[in-house]
Amino acid sequence: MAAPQMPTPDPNPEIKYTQIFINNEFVNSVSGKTFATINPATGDKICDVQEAEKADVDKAVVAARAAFQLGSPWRNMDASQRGRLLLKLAELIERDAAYLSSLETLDNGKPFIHSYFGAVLPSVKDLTYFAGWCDKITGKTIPVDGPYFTYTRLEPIGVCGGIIPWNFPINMFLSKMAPALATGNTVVIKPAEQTPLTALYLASLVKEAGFPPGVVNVLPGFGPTCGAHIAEHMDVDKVAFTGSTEVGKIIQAAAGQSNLKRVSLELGGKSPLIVFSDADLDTAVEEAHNAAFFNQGQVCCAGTRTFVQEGIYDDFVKRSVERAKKRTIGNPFDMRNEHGAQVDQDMFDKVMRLIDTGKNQGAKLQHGGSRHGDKGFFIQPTVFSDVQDDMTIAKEEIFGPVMSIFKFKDINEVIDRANNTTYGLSAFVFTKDIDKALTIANSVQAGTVSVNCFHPTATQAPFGGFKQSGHGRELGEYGVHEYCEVKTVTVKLSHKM
Ligand code: TXE
Repeated sequence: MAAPQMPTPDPNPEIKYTQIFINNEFVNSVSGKTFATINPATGDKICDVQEAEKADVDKAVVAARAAFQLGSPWRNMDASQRGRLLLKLAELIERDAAYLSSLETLDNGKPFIHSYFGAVLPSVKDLTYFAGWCDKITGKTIPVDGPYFTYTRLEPIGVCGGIIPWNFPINMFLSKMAPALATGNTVVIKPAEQTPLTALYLASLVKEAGFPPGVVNVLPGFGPTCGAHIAEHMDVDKVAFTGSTEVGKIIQAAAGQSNLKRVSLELGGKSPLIVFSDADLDTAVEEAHNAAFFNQGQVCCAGTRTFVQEGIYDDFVKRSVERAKKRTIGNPFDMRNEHGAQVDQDMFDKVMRLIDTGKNQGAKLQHGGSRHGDKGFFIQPTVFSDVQDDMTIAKEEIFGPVMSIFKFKDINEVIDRANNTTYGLSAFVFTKDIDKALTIANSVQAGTVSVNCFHPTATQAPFGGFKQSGHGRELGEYGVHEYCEVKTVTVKLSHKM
């Protein structure tokens, strides 16, 4: 297949939708409140957006529940037709790829090339993949004892809440929505307050594609008000959350204290990236660089603890610094830049604070460590060597462009140190020795392991965490099952057959 043509970015995309989306209509908030969304590359306000709170969540849940009633157009629709609607949505996203990529870059601060190749095009794939599942979600026949015929049905759960972060606004929106709709659920999704704009535009495409009213509802708003009410709502049947471990715990508690809604959590990480001395060094340096700096380091599965074997340590540090110096940073609409801005002032401040902690606790600052430019939320790609396991930057999720390089001697030591974290999202290993690679793959406590690459996610493969990185899986067949209830049906027969 020919590679898609890179579209031209529009640094001033028209802002078409700023209201709450309920029942296929854009409406103002019940309270009349709005909030500002900011351009991270400049710090300037882009526009005001209607702020959804408790009363708006209630309205959206009523709409989603009505759309889910037995006999509704959505419940009566053939599964194959649901697939066609998802495919239609994919086509519309492809049609508007240049606009959506521009809007994502404006609201999030990531380079346009990443919005296009890393958000919009993969989302078309996600939708196409889940569209294919719609009429292939099958149960089993089960040979139970006695004169019975027993089978299972996989049924939709009901009204599914989605609470998503700002680091991959389009991907997160669709990776919650697509499997939920493929399996026949309805959704109420809250985008992050930092990045509401692409979710609202996608909502308009949902309507254009022909989904019945109430199937998809989008509520821009804040976590403690709008998000919390989704998590505690007695008429929401499941909540899927991506964000901090701290808020993941709040969501799980709210589900427990309300109606025991199903919960899937995709939370933070502190993923080890292990480079053995026999690795192809060029590949390891480049992939470790990407694992630390892709998306300005705002990646839950980033490789944030770079363990390098002692024989190649100095060389690896030197080459990593050379690579970081070459990283092009600045205006995200300039196609030459591979590095954009952090999402907002809070995240900028958090990352700068942690960089200072690294300096103060004795890690060796090899490159970066300061703000880039004098406006917006840009931070220089930062490389620390001589990082020790008990330093704050070794333990806390920084969520910014910081590479921390540790030294190790042997495989058993590095396995222990890699697992010495409360997180368990991803791990990466670089070696030419298959035995070492598989020993690491089998020993690390992580939901995904990549060998000789930085490749933690694919539409077709499950993604999720061990330990406090969450539970449940997104994407792939496992991701489909997160949105289904299993029903067992037993029929008495006149005699055993
Ligand atoms: O996350 P929050 P923040 C990590 C990363 C980052 C830190 C804080 O380390 O530095 O979390 O980021 C909604 N009830 N990750 O503050 O608060 C909120 O509105 C219900 C990892 O942005 O977890 C947003 O929609 N919802 C991560 C979403 O939760 C609540 C991605 C995420 O926000 C809520 C982002 C509440 N009480 C941050 N409070 C990943 N795993 O990819 C907030 N929210």
